[in-house]
Amino acid sequence: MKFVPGKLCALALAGLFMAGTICGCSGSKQLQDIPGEPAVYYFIVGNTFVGKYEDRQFISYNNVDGSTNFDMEISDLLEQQEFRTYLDGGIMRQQSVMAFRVDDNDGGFDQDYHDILSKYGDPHPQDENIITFHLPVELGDEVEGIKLPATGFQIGMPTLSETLPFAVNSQRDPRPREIQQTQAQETDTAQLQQLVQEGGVSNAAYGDILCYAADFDGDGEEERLCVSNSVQNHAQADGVYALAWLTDHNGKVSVVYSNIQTQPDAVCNVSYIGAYDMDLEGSYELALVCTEGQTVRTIVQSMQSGEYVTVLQGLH
Ligand SMILES: [Ca+2]
Ligand SMILES: [Ca+2]
Repeated sequence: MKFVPGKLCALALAGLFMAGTICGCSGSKQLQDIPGEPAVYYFIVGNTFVGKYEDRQFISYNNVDGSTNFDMEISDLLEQQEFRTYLDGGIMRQQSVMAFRVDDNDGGFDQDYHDILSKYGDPHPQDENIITFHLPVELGDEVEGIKLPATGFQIGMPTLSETLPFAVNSQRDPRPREIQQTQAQETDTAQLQQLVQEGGVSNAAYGDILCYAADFDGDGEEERLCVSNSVQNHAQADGVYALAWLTDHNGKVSVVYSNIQTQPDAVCNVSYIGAYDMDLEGSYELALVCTEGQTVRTIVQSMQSGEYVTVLQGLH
């Protein structure tokens, strides 16, 4: 078993955790008014650490302008009591095992740290390059200054699966009150075609539209989130697209993510991971995985002043 960072890797979480219960979100805007709640929230999507929420601000692990900001220390995560992991926006699991890959390919830990970190964890039974830790880990001074790797770590014991979990070190439930996958409507198809044509592609090979219905912004009315990617390498196409957009109950469209390329062989894709109220202010941030040429990123989009902006991002 190997981690496959840098690709749409499969992860999952077998064993060593307990099934949790589903609890309601209080809707409070105060993050620290539950005893035992952490002052800083850390977010992990798949095996990507995307960042934290501290002093009411999202802080991205990889800066949103594309430059890297690998300035977090491994102790920030290993000293946490536990993470709660949400799969497909549904099941919640409490996780107290964190695994790190220590070979230095594809952004994992430098081998130099292997001996130090091995003192605090156990080797993975099937791969000596993976160290597993049982949270919280009491770390010595020698660990100080060891930065998190770009990729190559995850919550839970790594096994292969198609599921990408979302994890946070909080007891609060960040899920929408209700979210349902739903059929695309004719209006969704028309909106997609309009957005693609406005992007300069007149003859796209339109792929399926996946739609999700929920009250994403917490105003009591239902919105629809739609996600669609063009069929790649289609002979007649004059471009490709990857789009995610939200339509409110009045038909108003807000683009969540858009990548429209006028070269038919360009590579772009977007997939939806889940919607979570990560800052607990009532509206839902949207976690996406985006392929842009050779780069695959996990991003979190948040509605701010009526527009979706990237608030967190990490290499996937
Ligand atoms: Ca709403
Ligand atoms: Ca929110």
